[in-house]
Amino acid sequence: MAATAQAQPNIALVKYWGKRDTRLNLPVTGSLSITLDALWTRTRIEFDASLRHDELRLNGKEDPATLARASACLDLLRRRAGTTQRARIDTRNNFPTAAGLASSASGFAALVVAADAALGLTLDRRTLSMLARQGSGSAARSLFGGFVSMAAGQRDDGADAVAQPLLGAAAWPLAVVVAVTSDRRKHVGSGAGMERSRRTSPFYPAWVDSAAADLAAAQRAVQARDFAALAELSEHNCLKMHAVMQSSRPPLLYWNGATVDCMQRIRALREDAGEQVFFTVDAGAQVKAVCTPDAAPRVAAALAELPGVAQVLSSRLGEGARRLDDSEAP
Ligand code: 2P0
Repeated sequence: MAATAQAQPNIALVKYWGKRDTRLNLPVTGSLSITLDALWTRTRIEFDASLRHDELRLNGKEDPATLARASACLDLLRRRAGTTQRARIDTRNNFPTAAGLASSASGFAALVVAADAALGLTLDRRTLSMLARQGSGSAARSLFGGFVSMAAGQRDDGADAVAQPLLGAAAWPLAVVVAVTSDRRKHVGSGAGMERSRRTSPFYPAWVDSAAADLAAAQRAVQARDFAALAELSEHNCLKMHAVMQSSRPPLLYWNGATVDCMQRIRALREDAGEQVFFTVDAGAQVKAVCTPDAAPRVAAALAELPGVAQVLSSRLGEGARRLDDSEAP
């Protein structure tokens, strides 16, 4: 009744920002992401009949807020397995948690894969994606590697709000350089932020109305390996999401000065130096530069020298969530 799994975060190029159902975490719009390989969450889970409550340690420390969300997600798998046994969860991230680096995506993807194995359920990927989504919307995408597309779905039960692979990591090898400008936890979490935007941003309806066209254009750009088209579309979609965030009341301003400097630098690298690179920014202050692998060292060096950039992480695209041997437990 124990298993270990690993999942990597994913970075959305067409963003998810808004829910049509907050209980089941059903997105209003579809999204498109790339799964990383160098950043990871590793999770070991052990079901134990002697436990009265679930226990969770994140990077070696108890974390009540994460425990509550993990328990709720585990209940979905326990119900399918016909057990009420509690579990001991050990989970570790090799990158900053809850700072806009999609730790909830890798976290819930690793959790469902580990729990599925520990409970002997052997659920299919689509079902695991649906269960991970109920933990965190973006986690549905980390079940798959490379380029991934996530459907908004239409059903009230969310059975069709799942991710699916679009193009494998090896089919279009890109790199991602992450400029870490803050390792503080975000002041407003994504779930609360999305609801605030839905209720108060005058731009929210336009965001929702334009999402399907952005998603279709991004899917075409990925299928055609058209870097310039994907760059233009991704930066547009990212800045449009931040316009929705910033026009919410009270405003959601996830950027700091270094975030803006990184975005400007990346644009200059592309427009003046001819590098194949574009930026995207999520609900945090970090900037992700998506580029060709040959450009990655130059992009990393250019971002590392900016004041306020504390750390630069480089990654290629990676595989979806998977079970690990127990000897690799965190
Ligand atoms: C994304 N984000 O598509 C967008 C862009 C943040 C900005 O998915 O409430 O942590 O758990 O479903 O998955 C972050 O949202 O939110 C996110 P919940 P989640 O990557």
